[in-house]
Amino acid sequence: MATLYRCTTPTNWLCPCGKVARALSREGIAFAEVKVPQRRSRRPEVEALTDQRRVPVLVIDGEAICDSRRIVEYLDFRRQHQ
Ligand SMILES: N[C@@H](CCC(=O)N[C@@H](CS)C(=O)NCC(=O)O)C(=O)O
Repeated sequence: MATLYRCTTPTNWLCPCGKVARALSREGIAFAEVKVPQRRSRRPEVEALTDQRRVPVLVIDGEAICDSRRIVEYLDFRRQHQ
């Protein structure tokens, strides 16, 4: 099971977090969502995982990946090498 740390934007169409949620659904990957506070200073779990405080962060296959572009690239790579 993957875990997506994301912001509180209530749609998958407006921000990088939603872009990753849509990519996961497209790939058929089940995932849990953790909604983090809007203020970066209140995201200690994100910082502990990635040494930075922006979301989206995806924990998958034992790795924590940040930045939506890198996450989508990883999902592409993962599909091609399954
Ligand atoms: N380039 C990053 C942008 C990430 C980003 O802007 N995330 C927003 C939430 S969707 C955020 O964490 N904003 C809080 C802030 O920058 O203070 C990506 O594509 O992942």
